[in-house]
Amino acid sequence: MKPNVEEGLDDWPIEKQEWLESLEAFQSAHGTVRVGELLRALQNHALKAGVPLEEATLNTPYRNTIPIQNQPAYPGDIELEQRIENINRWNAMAMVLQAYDSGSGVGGHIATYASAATMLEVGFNHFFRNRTEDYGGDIINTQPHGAPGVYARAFLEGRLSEKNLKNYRRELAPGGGLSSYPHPRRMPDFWPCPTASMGLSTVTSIYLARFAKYLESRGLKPTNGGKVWCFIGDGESDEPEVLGTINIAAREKLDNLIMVVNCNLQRLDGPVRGNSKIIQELESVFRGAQWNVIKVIWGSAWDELFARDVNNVMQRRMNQAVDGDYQMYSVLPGEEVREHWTHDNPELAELMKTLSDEEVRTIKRGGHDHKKVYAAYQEAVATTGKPTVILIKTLKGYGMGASGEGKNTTHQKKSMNPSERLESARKFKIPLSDEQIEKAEFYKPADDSTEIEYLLKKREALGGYQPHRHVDCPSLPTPGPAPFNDALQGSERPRSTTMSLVRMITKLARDAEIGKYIVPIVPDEARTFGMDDLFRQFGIYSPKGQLYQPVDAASISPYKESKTGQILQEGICEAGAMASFLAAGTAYAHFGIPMIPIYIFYSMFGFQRVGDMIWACGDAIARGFLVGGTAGRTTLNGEGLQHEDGHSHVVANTIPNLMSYDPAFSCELAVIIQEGIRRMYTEQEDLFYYLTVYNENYPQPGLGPESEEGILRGIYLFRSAAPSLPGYETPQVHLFGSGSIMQQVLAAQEILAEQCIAADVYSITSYSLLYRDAIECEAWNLAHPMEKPKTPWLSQVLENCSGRFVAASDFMKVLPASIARWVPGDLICLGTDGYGLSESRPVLRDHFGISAEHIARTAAGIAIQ
Ligand SMILES: Cc1ncc(C[n+]2csc(CCOP(=O)(O)OP(=O)(O)O)c2C)c(N)n1
Ligand SMILES: [Mg+2]
Repeated sequence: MKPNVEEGLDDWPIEKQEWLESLEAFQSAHGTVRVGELLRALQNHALKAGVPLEEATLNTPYRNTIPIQNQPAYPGDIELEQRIENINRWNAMAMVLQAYDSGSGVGGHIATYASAATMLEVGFNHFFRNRTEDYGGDIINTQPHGAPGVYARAFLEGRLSEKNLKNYRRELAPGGGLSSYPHPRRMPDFWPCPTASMGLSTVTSIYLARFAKYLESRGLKPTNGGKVWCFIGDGESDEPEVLGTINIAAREKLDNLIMVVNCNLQRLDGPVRGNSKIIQELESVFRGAQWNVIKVIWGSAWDELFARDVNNVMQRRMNQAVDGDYQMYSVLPGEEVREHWTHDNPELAELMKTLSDEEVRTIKRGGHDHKKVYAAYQEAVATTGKPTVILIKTLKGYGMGASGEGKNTTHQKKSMNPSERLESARKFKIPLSDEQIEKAEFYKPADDSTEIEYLLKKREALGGYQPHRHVDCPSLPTPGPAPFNDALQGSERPRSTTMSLVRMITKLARDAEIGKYIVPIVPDEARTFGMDDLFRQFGIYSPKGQLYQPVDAASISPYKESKTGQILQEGICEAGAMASFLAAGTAYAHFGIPMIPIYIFYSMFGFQRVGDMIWACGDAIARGFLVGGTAGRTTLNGEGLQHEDGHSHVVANTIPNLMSYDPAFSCELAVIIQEGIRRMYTEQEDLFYYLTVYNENYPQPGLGPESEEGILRGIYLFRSAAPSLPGYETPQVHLFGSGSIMQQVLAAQEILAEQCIAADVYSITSYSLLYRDAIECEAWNLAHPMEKPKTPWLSQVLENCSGRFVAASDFMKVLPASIARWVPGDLICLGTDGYGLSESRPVLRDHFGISAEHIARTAAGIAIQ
């Protein structure tokens, strides 16, 4: 047998023994801390001598991290908890089976919860605490496909009705249904965060934990604890967002974060790591990232075997077997497992002799053992100075019997035949008749049963039900005009909308009433947007403060880090920055604090790069402002194909409660931001905003009379045709402009005037809002044929117009084209379809056909037709 790196030296037992004994003697004489120092010194010495040690230092043997002697006494009634868990297992299964039997085709999953039930139940009975007077409250994010089990528990608790369970995955059914997975948008009192897009719950949880520390550091939240628990699958850990964001958790010492990886060794198609061991792989990665790693591998029945395994024969075999083997053992009869396990190893065969074949087959993995899970959680909640990850070994489909346990197909198993149903229900001791079991009926013990009383008492002691999302947040006053005055007044001096935005953020962050709630977020781009002066004024949040003198300390805007810093500087991590936006944007729900995130980023690296996180923000009912800077495929000149964004507004349009705007002028931006704060923070409306800002400088007009409503609803008349032109009162040509391209449209208006063509110019601040409004009016009118029809805002504004229309945008043509049906005449759309390229602004605008000359030519052409 190959010597393994984790135990090692088995061919030199005497020398190994001597070293171990002297280490023990040193430990009794000097204590564990000094042993650590000694080992570190030894390691450094060995490394200096050219000995490679990486594997040995990052992995521990394939056994439980917490030795039996450190295992705390279990504070509950395990037998009773097991009974409750079995009922949940049955009801979770029944929910999916009923959905299947109904023929509705809505599906569901059984195997995930089957493997996760114990780890969730131990948490529900002993750990997951709610927000109370003196405790910040835990946030529980569970695996999406285990949702039926979480619903099953809520059913026993009386939070959900039998009708709800029957309507699992039937959200439109009368009486209300349950969403497939955790979706706060669909069940806002229940699920805290969306988790169904795998990988995102990890980054969400990490940044939520970090944001809780930020709030405490800034004195906005009392330092009264609260953990974020994040449960994910082992297959899920392959998502780059998972391992890609764990560094920050250790760097910022997030001891308020506990990740639990359900290592059932399988994903959807088959083994996660057939040829190696996922638990060992994750252990080394998390330990390398400085996390506290706790492995829960074996159940209590193994303890006695380990105690007798003085020569490490069993441990060596365990270290050597790969996950593919372990998965196979879960489906083989006991005698075959024994044969394979002890093959050619008489010492191991001897050790295992105390177990019958049936015991060999059914001996538990740690994740199905309450005591082992409890010990791990207990250590995790007590750990300070680091985040903890608990790697728990389980069996996928545990309790589903031969048809499901450990099978590669188990993830997708949605139905069970009558005998499989009976087998499971009888194993779970569900007191229903055969007929009821075949129909997969739900089972709930009476309200005064020991099970229900026990579970309610436990939850009461922990502060209420979990998972839980509870909104209790004060409203903020809408700021007056002061922060917006500069922009509202306009300026002759050329200025970009980005510059104006930065001024507004600065003033808003200084506002006496709402200033402290503003959270500027940047992913290493503050200088790009001219925001570097904010560093000095508001500081960059760092839990360590600033341990060094910045290189630019003597300059007028030095790089300033501070424990109370307001800015979140995320470095080059758009996923992390979005997770911070989500954390800040949902702080009203998780912490009862109305934080106002303003996340400014390269617009190309927003929707396209982290679009799924933005979708998750919609699901999480986040509030705040996303700002796509350096917007526009031709306005951001020179940067080329992977920088020039001409489509983020098209994607933004797909997010139903996102208010997206492409303002041409600073005054429009000011009106939109002020209204955004009013709607999201004064009225607490369920919205968030996407604004694009540009880096082109031009004179900024002041706010025109009666233009606010149009700015907010998407269109207003910005400049009429000159009265000196023939037909100026009813021009036959109408130009639409937005963003930076409005400058080209205004210039085109003048070119046309030189040709005696009267054209008026409309500023379109939001195609997507115009489109949505028109669609909504149309749907309402169809549904209410007898009532006075509603008229879309676009039709109202263009009521007296006729002739032809030309829209020019720095975004794709499809954006203006979306409103064509409600424009009272032909609409020609000019835009930036295709890839961007590196060129100067005028050449780019010529190339895409959105220059003033091109717009004028197009308009003149159609004017003559
Ligand atoms: C981003 C994303 N990709 C794919 C899926 C589809 N999917 C759902 S569950 C699953 C397998 C999950 O395996 P694992 O994480 O190991 O969880 P288990 O069910 O084994 O506990 C897959 C591929 C998804 N929900 N999200
Ligand atoms: Mg898995």
